[in-house]
Amino acid sequence: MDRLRTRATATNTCYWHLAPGTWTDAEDEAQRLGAHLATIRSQAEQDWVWSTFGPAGLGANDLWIGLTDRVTQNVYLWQSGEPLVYTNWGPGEPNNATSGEDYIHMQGGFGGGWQDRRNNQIAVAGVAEIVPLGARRCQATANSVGSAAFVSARGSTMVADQDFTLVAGGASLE
Ligand SMILES: [Ca+2]
Ligand SMILES: [Ca+2]
Repeated sequence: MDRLRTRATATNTCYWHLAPGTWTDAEDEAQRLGAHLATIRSQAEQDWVWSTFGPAGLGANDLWIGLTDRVTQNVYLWQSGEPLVYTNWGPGEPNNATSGEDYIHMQGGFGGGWQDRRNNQIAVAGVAEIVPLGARRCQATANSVGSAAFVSARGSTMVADQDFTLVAGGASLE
């Protein structure tokens, strides 16, 4: 089941934790949520996503993000269309190994450092993100996937239901 976390930023970005699978399946699921796989813009965002969804958070050992060079080898594009301003490649990555690796995930063995992989090499959890986003969009999207619960991204309370957990964060989430 998809699980939602919010991160307090200037744009009140919301993130979803997606079930393990291929990168393309994860991006398709993200788009059904009105999002894309996540764009990582800074060390702070990297750290928040990894601590929230990674081994110390929701438990994903690896985590798809919205970066790919599937169109042109070595030209890495965010699904959001934003420019690539921050990277966190693991040692020796990206190496486009074996028959070609074009899909990027944060990797537990690299402490969240980025790894390029083939789409279906291993099942990897994903993190989706809506940007830019206000509390109203968060609510509408949560409702659209069948939950009565919603979150105000400017709030300071935690709400949970059987489908997913919503954490409305302030600066304490940073
Ligand atoms: Ca590649
Ligand atoms: Ca690789």
